[in-house]
Amino acid sequence: MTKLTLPYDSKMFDEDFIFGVATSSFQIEGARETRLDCIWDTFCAQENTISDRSNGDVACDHIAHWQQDIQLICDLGVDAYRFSISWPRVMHADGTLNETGLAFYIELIDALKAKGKKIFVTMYHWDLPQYLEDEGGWLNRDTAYAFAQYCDLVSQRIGDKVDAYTTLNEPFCAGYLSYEMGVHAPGLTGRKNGRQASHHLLLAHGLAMQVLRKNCPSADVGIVINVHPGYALTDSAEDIEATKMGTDYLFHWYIDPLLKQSYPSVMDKLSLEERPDILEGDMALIAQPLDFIGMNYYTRNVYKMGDDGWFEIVTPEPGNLTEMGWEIVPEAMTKMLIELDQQYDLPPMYITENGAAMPDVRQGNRIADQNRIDYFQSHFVAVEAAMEAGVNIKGYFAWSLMDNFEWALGYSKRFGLIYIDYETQERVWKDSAIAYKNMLASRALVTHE
Ligand code: IFM
Repeated sequence: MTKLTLPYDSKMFDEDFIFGVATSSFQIEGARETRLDCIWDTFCAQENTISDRSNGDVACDHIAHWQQDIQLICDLGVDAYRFSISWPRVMHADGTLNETGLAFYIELIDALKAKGKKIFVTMYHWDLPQYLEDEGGWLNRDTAYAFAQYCDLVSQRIGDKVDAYTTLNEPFCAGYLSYEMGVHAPGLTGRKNGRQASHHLLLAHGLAMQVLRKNCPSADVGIVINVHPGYALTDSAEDIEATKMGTDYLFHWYIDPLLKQSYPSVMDKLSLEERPDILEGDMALIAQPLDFIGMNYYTRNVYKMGDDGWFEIVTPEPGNLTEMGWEIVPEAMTKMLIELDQQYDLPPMYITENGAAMPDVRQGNRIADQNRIDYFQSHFVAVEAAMEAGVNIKGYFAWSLMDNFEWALGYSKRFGLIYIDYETQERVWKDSAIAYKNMLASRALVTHE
């Protein structure tokens, strides 16, 4: 097994650079009977939505195994744990707190704190309560206010126990994949739906930022977005134009409102009916000052111009791909981080997700996932290169602590450092987990001047 290594003078070994692991509520928790339904429960129950016809009813049964899972986090030696709170677990449909649900997170947070871990809490990782979807979900502006109310009640209780709050995880997925492409819950389609849902998500972010700042003055507050660097298939003017359109529509649509108070110019290519309804003052509300921005990077997008004058994403050739069919391109990560740093007045950044689904095979108690170790290694080099170029990156979170429910692909794709046997709920260390642990332990040999 090759190691995960960083040179001793690596900026990622700076004293204040943090390493962590990440998960999300619906993907790991299970115990569906102890919370309200969310849009993913409904979506999973529909035909042809989840490739293995599974659901989140049990998942990694984290609600029952959380103490064991915290021990894994401690044994890995990471500095921080990033997880999400399940809105339908902590709120009743009448807008009051579900004390039992909240008690779970308070216990989890207190236990992590007692072990000296930093806590990164995501308030929305896609599990919208179904009762809100029944009223229109993210197409309904009121959902943004309901989100702020939920954040208010929860943060009044967990407050500064948390080191960093992120309002939303990947509004691109929660807006575009869910309300425009129909491949994520609630499975709606159409440009207007996608643009409107995305706008309301961003509005929800802005409203929640104000609430979280008020309730948690010592915590850092920010948002997590997907980074999708765009590359043109050919040098043709059409493909270059398609790349700009695609990158604007899928990526800048989510970062420009946060940092520039506006949507990108691809808006002009939409008909009036397709554009989102934006009320006066919305853009200023969305563009709240951020303590940090989290970037989730997995791969790049290659674009070509479609026959209809709209961009198309090109499916990568077989070869250098993860199990998701995603091309492994660490250098695109470096390039993108440096470009973003030049284009925007960025707050400090975290890499809040990076990792790979691989075709893991369990042989006894060993999962020899050298391919995942190689993925991490090449992306460490990419992060380091961006930092060397002056980009302010404060931490790196591996996705994911453990295998889990990979949304429309169910349990067929494994992203974990820790292998989950879904029959027995046994947790087994993969080679990549051992390599991550050893790399983290090697920090003890680094001397800081
Ligand atoms: O599993 C997801 C996660 O929920 C959000 N970011 C991407 C991961 C891999 O697809």
